[in-house]
Amino acid sequence: MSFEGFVPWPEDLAHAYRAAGVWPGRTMGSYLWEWAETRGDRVAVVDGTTRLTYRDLAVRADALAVGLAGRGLERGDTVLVQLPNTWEFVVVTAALLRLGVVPTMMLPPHRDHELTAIGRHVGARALVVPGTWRGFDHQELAFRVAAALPGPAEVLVVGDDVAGGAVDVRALLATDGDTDGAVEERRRWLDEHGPAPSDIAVFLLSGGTTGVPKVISRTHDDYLFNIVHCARACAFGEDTVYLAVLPAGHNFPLASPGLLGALHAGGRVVLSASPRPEPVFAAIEAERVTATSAVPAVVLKWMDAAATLKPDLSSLRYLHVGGSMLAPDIAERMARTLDCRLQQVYGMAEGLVCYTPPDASDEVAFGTQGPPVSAFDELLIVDEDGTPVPPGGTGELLTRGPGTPRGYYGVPDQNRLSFTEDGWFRTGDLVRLTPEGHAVVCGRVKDLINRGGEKISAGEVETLIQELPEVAEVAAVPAPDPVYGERVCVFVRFHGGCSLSLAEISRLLTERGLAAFKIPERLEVLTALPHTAVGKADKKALKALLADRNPLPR
Ligand code: J2J
Repeated sequence: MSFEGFVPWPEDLAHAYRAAGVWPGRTMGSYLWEWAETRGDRVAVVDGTTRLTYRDLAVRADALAVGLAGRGLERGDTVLVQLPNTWEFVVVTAALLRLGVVPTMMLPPHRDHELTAIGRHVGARALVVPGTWRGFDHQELAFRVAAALPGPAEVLVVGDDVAGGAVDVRALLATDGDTDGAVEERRRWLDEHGPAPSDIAVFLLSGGTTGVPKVISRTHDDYLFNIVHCARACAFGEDTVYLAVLPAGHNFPLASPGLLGALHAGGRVVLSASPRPEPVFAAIEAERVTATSAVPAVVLKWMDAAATLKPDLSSLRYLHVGGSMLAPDIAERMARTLDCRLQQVYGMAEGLVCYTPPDASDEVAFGTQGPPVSAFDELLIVDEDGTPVPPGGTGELLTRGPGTPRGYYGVPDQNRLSFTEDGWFRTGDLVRLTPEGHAVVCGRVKDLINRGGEKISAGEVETLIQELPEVAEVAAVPAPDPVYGERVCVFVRFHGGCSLSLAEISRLLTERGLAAFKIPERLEVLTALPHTAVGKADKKALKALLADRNPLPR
């Protein structure tokens, strides 16, 4: 494998995990044909009127994998994947896993800023994008980004209007008329040329606390561990019909247990291209969906809409809610309104996932985020000095285990801050543990804004605003919001005689290619920012100031 920034698992530990069967010692792609053989005719993936059986999935994934190999992609390469929730997302991901080409999971709202920074960081060899999506030309974006990357990068398009110079993904994965012999030959070739379990399977993005991209390398070993244990914690089985509504490149709908967990359990995955209530309710009704997952902000919208749309949600047994804070009374209201079992989840792309059990008491289901999905996960709560707090106390959660990698990709300096010497990951979350070992998230110490589950690095926004010539100093903080939980607020001190409005800042950041969800939604102008003893903007004081000021009209 050619990923120089990869922090490998300690060898003795990897050996022990494999010997004990904690890690299955397989690659994710190795399951495709096993599934095709045991459940070949059952429907695996549904996207509108498109239905793929488990066999279709294997055949198409292999066709695409071999097609991509023909374009020069090989094991140990990586590509940026920026696709909406469509059946092609699943086939592309499966193809890349088979080939050992690592999908770097981007999100549809990402623009030049994110794609270029991450593409450079991981050394992307290609981008997979939709043609035009929601009125935005991703193909053009991909060409711009490809030109800005140091090495040659192909543009692979899933769409109708594939431009000259781009590769038509739908043509590569078409299998009409292929003989059994051709299918068999591709399968054998991929079995021989595919990745090893210890290889990186996917790159996920971290919410991050700095301007530096933080990319999480998940190996087949540790990601499979996560998928299998989450699927168990959610009682996934062959009767599971899972609806993916959040952008599938997020760890939560992808693998916790998400769509990969549903496939692993032998269930069916239904894709919704939008989290809006109408298409979600329609998909639940049409496909008799049994489980779905969402962030609180999205579920709140479903609750409101359910009152007027009165959807038939009788098939929905489990609703996984997590990604941002959820108050117990709202959790309870969610379960009652949507008439299903609520499973709270506290998870992170860095690894650890906690779930309240499907049959939890109301007290646990509504008031906690549950225990870790596996007994191998270790949790430690520490105070500001790193000293463990007494049982029941609140502090920063450190975690370690077979599903939590030992370092971010390619940022050794950051890793010395984010991980302890003995492998504990500092989550940056303030957590307390109940006597039963259930996590209760109480806040965080990391410097990010959680806008309805989308994590925004304060540092990333600040760096871009600081570059504006009018700006002398800037600090980004979360502004409380009834729906999103938080929105980005920036405190700015302008140079003498200069000023910018919120709309102007928004336009300038959009021009610089920042994703729309990161653009500040509130501006507070100060003649002097408060500072801490070490000279940084005092965000505690700024948050307090914000609480005292009336929200500006939006
Ligand atoms: C408060 N904060 C939470 C919760 C995550 C499952 C579910 C979510 C994610 C996710 C995920 C929270 N209450 N219930 O990857 O597999 C905040 C914490 C955490 C950060 C991780 C999954 N659940 N959070 O949200 O990598 O601050 O993963 O550290 O996007 O979200 O963000 P992310």
